[in-house]
Amino acid sequence: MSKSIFLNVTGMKCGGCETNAKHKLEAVEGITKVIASHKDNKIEVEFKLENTNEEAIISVITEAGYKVV
Ligand SMILES: [Cu+2]
Repeated sequence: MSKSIFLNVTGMKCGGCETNAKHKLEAVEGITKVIASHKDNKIEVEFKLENTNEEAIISVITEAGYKVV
């Protein structure tokens, strides 16, 4: 089963930050779609519930240097 979450994320300043966050998230098994927008301060993540979870996704974003609010 897949789930989509919409996270409010601060700290992304440009397209490079979006790409960085996207690549780090896409490296996680089970994450099937990532849309990051620094303008909207949002990241949408679609993932398979059997592979990962919201907490793990938030950790990846935090480790990439951005803040989930
Ligand atoms: Cu940037």
